[in-house]
Amino acid sequence: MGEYAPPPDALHAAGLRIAIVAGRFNDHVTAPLLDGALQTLATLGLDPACVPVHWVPGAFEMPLVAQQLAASGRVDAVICLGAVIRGDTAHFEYVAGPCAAGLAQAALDTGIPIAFGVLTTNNDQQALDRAGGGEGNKGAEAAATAVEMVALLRELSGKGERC
Ligand code: INI
Repeated sequence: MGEYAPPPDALHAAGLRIAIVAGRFNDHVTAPLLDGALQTLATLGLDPACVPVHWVPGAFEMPLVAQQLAASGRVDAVICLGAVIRGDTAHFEYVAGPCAAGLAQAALDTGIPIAFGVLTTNNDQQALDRAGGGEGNKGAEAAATAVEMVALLRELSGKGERC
């Protein structure tokens, strides 16, 4: 049985090669997600000036760009930031589902962590709440996740399993 291990409280991002993919759609939400991500990376020791931000039209376009970055050999992790907000039609499902599935597939195909900082909400307020409002900032969380995953994968590649 594995022991429960809380996330490390001493994450370090100095020297990591991290790229961000951000959606322009709903940029009143994705801009504060980006601020949160960059602030967190700075707190963890990575100069935001060293973090390229690639803007894409919307969440649907993210998997291709994230996959290309992850396969390039030039990044240790990719952080994806987007906001898919439910409207009156079924469009939400056709954007959010493929975005999530495509990013998960890109991470599995390349072995590079791709953090899912893509909000999928029922309305604008829920999205704003999670982009620095009352419910925290999911961009900041995605940034910390990316850094933690790089450390975890490095640890896994350097260690054998016990017993
Ligand atoms: N893209 C988003 O990032 N969020 C949305 O809420 C959204 N909605 O609702 O339509 C959205 N659509 C655009 C989509 O991501 C593509 O850019 C577009 O379909 C062109 O491929």
